[in-house]
Amino acid sequence: MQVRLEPQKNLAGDPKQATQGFGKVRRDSPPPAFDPATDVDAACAFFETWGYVVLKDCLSTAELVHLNGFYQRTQAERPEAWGLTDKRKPHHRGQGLIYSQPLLDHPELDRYTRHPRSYPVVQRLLGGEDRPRFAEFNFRETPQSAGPGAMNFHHDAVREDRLIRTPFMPSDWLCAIHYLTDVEPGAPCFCVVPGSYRFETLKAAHKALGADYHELPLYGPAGTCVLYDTATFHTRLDGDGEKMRRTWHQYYARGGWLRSALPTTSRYVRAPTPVLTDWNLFPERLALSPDPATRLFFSHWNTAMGEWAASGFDPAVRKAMPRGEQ
Ligand SMILES: O=C(O)CCC(=O)C(=O)O
Ligand SMILES: [Fe+2]
Repeated sequence: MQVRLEPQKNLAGDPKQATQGFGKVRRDSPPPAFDPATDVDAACAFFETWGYVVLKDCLSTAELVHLNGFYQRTQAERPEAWGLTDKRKPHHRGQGLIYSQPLLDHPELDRYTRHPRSYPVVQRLLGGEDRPRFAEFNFRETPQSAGPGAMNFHHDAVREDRLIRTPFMPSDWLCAIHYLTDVEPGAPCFCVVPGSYRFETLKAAHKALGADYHELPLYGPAGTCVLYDTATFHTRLDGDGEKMRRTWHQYYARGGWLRSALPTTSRYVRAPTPVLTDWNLFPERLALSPDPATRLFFSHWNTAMGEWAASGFDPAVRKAMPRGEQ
């Protein structure tokens, strides 16, 4: 089945200049890619300045074979989960293909949720070893010949206090995108506006950053991981409309209470980050794990999850939920 992207209108940027953003794509100065095992301090410092960081060699060849094999197997066995049938759901349309909740039925993926290469950086950026909380885990594919999608530049979930709190860090949410195929020029590419995490709109970032404003595609071989603050403006920059790309997207939230300050008061406390989505479910083996650290990691339940747990993880309750099975 040939899947094609449905192109968006450029509302965030200037449609007279480009189909995405302001057409200020900088291709001549790629950012550094840090080795998280040896460069964690430099990687975190880079993130704190720019709102994103590239980590290199985050998946081994065996892991890439395993995950690409997972795509192949599940696309054949459960095409409806990926949006590979004519019953494509709204969440499939902007992404090409997406398998929204693979953890529910695949314990072989559990070991990726706190991956030894990227997770230590996630821990640091969220304020400490016991601070990251699981939010969401999904697999996506822009298929071959999917055409342009012209995804708007946007931020993902944000908290209002990001605009004024002191200090800004730690982040509320982080997203880790791991490339599962090589992302070279011509392929769809994750693209950020460096330093844009404290603006409400792309237009405001464009105006305030002035000559520093640019759109930076983050190319990298399979196994590269991009960590970004969900407040940083970003998009999937179109390639030639022919080349495909596979990506694993995982979101982390910040747990615990944290002393902070606002311009109006020094007695301000940041609550644990709220839930990212109202539909995401965690499997029983993780949400009710006998291991306290795992239970804490999977403790940010939304109301759908609360109801599913109350039902004793009834498959019929799950099936009735919007992305319960797909
Ligand atoms: O796939 C990408 O490169 C970016 C996707 C994205 O930003 C989103 O779906 O919110
Ligand atoms: Fe996004």
